[in-house]
Amino acid sequence: MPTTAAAASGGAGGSVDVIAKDIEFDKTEYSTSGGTVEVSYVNEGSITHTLLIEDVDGFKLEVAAKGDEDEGTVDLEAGTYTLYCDVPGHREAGMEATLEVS
Ligand SMILES: [Cu+2]
Repeated sequence: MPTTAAAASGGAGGSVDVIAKDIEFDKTEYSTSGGTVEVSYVNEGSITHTLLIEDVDGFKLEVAAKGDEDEGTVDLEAGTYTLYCDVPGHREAGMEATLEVS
């Protein structure tokens, strides 16, 4: 496939749905297509969880209680990213996952 300029925002881009549980994400690996990515985050646990992407500044979702939902968009180029929850102790306990952007 020839290399072309990345699509302007508003163009290509996928979506990813992440579910938080106590204390893990619903999957260890997520995938989507690059561009402007819509991320939704639902809390099926009972305590506060957050969702950040390592090395991607300015993106953070937070769901405080069971049933809460947050969503946002983030511009991502193709690559492998790490998702994590930054509530103290959660990442260490397993709230970490891979996001493959193609
Ligand atoms: Cu958490």
